Amino acid sequence: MGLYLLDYGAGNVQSLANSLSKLGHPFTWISSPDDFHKATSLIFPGVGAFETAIENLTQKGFLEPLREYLQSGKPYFGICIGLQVLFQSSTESLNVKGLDVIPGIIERLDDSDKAVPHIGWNSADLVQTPDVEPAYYYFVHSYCSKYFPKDRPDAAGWAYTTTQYGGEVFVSSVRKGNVFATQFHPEKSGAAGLAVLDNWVKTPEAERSAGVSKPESLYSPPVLSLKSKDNLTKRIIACMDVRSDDDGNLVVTKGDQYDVREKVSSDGTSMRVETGGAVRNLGKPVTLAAKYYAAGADEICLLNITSFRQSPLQDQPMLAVVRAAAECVFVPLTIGGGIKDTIDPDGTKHTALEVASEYFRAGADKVSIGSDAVFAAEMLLSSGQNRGNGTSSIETIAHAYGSQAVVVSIDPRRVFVDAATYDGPHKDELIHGSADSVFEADRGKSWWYACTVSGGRETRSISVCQLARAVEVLGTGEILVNSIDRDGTGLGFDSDLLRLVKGCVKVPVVASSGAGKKEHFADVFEKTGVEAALAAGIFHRGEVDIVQVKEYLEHNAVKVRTSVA
Ligand code: 1PR
Repeated sequence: MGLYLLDYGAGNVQSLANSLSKLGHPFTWISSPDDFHKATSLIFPGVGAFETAIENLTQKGFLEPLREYLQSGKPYFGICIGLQVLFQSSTESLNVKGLDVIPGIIERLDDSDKAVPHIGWNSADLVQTPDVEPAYYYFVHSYCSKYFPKDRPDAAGWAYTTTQYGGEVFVSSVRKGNVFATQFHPEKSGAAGLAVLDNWVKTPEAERSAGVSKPESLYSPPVLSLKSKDNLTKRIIACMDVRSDDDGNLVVTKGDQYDVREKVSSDGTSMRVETGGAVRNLGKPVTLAAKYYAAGADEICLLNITSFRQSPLQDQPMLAVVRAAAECVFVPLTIGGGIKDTIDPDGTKHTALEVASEYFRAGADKVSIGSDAVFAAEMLLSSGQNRGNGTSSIETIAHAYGSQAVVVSIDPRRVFVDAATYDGPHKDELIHGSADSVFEADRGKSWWYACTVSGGRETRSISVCQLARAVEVLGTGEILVNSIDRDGTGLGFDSDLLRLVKGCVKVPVVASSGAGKKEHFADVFEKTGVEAALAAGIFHRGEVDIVQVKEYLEHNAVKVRTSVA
């Protein structure tokens, strides 16, 4: 079979390639307009902006051959942008025309009642089988085809599944003749997503063309109703802080308040002198990533925590780790550390976009930006403007790969002040420690949260709220909120901090630092409304596993993805 993949030049297509390889389906990349004639099956994956996708297809001379391919009746599978380009146009860029295979307009999700982008695992409802447990798939998008069956009776002819997010129902997959396309990412949706891909590739081409349906497969004819309900689940993310140990091996380590070295006593007494210990080694990054994927982690995060010392492009072992992890992890993979403009020792310059692109090519789905996001936010604030100048790492990467591919990771630290006399710039953000604070040192105190850079080594004067608002303006798709005060303490997430950030932005917020028991996860979702919770130490040390966390959450009426098989 001539299975071809269309890479329009942005977006992480490596994930799809890895998924097809895992399933044992050989494929060829479309590399010239002629390849469209050779293809007998075509998959078009993609993330990013509608305009960028159409522009890139045009520049590569692919747009017309793609149109002809679609008209030829040969089977087509579009993913995310590969679905959206099938429509007439998108409100994302009204002057850009889509392929017009499907009538209708792609529109932005309404953010008045929910975080946008819609990121996470949600159900795609094949409503003709209402008694069947819905399967969960990974979505990451801000635009969609909204589903209004009364206004659009023709939608029954092509809308195949619907999904509800907040108060809105949108079309999460379409099927029209030879065309099948999903708004979700099957290549990032674990076993359920791999099954969708596998079914499609294995179904004989004649059946996938011309709309012949196979009732027991994913291609059953749609019977739509508005029985959808918002099934977006809270995500549980396993995070690995990666660095070289003293012998130069890359290991997963874990700090206490960002100190990753074992504490040693200088004289063998109980006095702890916090120097000289070895880097804590909690395992191998790829082995742990595979283990967490199998246990049902909704996402995996790898942070290169000493990348500020070296250009990531020269850090071949880390790139090799990302490549190997991407081959065995079929949920989203975020890579952080050193995403910034860099200069190699020989003077070669690399932009942050080049660094990120290298990680995307290695198989990352998102990059996480720490220190550089702080500098970009500071520049935006000092410019007095309410939009960036397009040059920051956040903007350049979001422009090329879409904002959903950019996570800003904040490393805040508490700065204590005397509330009675404090008249500084952050007085509206002061938190007053309650008498029963889990941190004894906080009780009766007041503080604001300062951002830090270089893994907490330098504290800046910009506050966590200033940063969160600025990076949202610059185009981040998500904000990961660590806490230096809580990291590795096991005392629970910092709800004050998370509520503060959640109240500042519309993009999804990920809670991090401090998880010590399964109850902490239920607590953070209930108290702060964050979309996801990340933990490291308890998973690495095997104190609680992901299955137990999810069972506990489900028991406490928090929606989670439990079926991973
Ligand atoms: O600044 O863009 O190069 O990114 C550096 C990245 O590395 C940042 O995301 C920063 O948070 C991270 N980082 C730097 N130094 C450390 C360190 O620990 N010495 N790790 C570090 C940050 C925080 C989380 C941790 C959670 C959960 N670690 O990654 O996984 O706190 O831990 P827990 O569940 O055990 O409490 P740049």
